[in-house]
Amino acid sequence: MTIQWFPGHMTRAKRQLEEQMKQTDVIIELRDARAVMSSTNPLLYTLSKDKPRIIVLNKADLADPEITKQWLQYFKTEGHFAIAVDVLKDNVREQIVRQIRAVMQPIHERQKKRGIRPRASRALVVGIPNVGKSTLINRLAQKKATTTANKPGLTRALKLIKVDKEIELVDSPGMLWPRFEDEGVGINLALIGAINEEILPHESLVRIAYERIETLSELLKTEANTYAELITNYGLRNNFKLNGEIDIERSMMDIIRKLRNGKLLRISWEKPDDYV
Ligand SMILES: Nc1nc2c(ncn2[C@@H]2O[C@H](COP(=O)(O)OP(=O)(O)O)[C@@H](O)[C@H]2O)c(=O)[nH]1
Ligand SMILES: [Mg+2]
Repeated sequence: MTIQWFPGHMTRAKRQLEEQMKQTDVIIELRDARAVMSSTNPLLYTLSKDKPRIIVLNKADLADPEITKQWLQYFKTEGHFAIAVDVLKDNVREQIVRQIRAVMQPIHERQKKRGIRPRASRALVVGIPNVGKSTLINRLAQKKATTTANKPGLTRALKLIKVDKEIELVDSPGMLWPRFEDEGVGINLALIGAINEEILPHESLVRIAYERIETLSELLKTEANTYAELITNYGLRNNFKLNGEIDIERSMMDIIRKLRNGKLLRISWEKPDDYV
C-alpha cells in the first residue's frame, strides 16, 4: 500500500510522532536496506533528541549483501547500533530485545542512584510507509496482550504491548513521511516502492533503472538498445496487448513491480560512498 501525502497529513503525523516520542524511552528506526538514506527523515532526530536508537535495515533480503555490509560498517564507525534483517524470516526479536536492554541499562543505573525504580522500557517502532513497521511489531509482540498506559492530563493514553517483563512496545507505529522535496530521494523511494509512483512517471522510473542496471535487458530476457526499446520489446515478448497494440503501460508496470519485489536481482540504490 502506498500513500499520497499532503501537507495536512504531514502536520498530523508530526504531531502524533511528537506525542508518541514524549512517552517512549528508545526508538527502533526501520529503514529500507536498499535505500538507507532516502528511507529516513532527519526530522526524526530533531524530535527524538538524545533518545537511544536502534537502527534496523529491513528488507535486507532484497538488497545487495555487499553494500549492506558496507552500511553496517558505516553505522558502526558513526557509533550507532545497526542490524540488517529480513523481518519476515529472521528472528529479530531476540537481537532487538538484547539491544534495548543494553541501551537502557545506563539510564536505569542513573535512575536507581537517584532512588527511582525503573519502569518497563518503552520502545517505539518508527519508519516511512511500507518499510515493515507492522511486521516488526507483530514479531516483537508475539501476539501479546495490549495494555494501556495511564497518562494523566490531556494526553491520550498510549496503548502498549508487553514484549517481556521489562519491555513494552507502543502499539501503533511512528509514521515518518518521505522527503519529497529532494528529487533523488523521491526516485529511490519510488524504486523501492515506498511512495506512490504517480510522483514520477513510470517511464522515467524504467529509464532510471535502465541507466543504473547495466544488465536490465538481460535480466528481463529481452533484447534492447534503449530503455524505450526495452519497454516495447518486453511488452511484445510477454504479449501485453491493449486494443491490438502493445500495452506499454502494463509493460512498464510489470518491470517496475519485478524490480521492487526483488524478482530480478538484489539491488541497493544507495551506498555509503555516496555520502562521504
Ligand atoms: N522481502 C521483504 N518484505 C518485507 C520485509 N518486511 C516487510 N516486508 C513486506 O513489506 C510490506 C510492508 O510491510 P508492513 O509491515 O505492512 O509495513 P508498514 O507500512 O511499515 O507497517 C509487506 O508486504 C511485508 O510483507 C522484509 O524484511 N523483506
Ligand atoms: Mg503498517
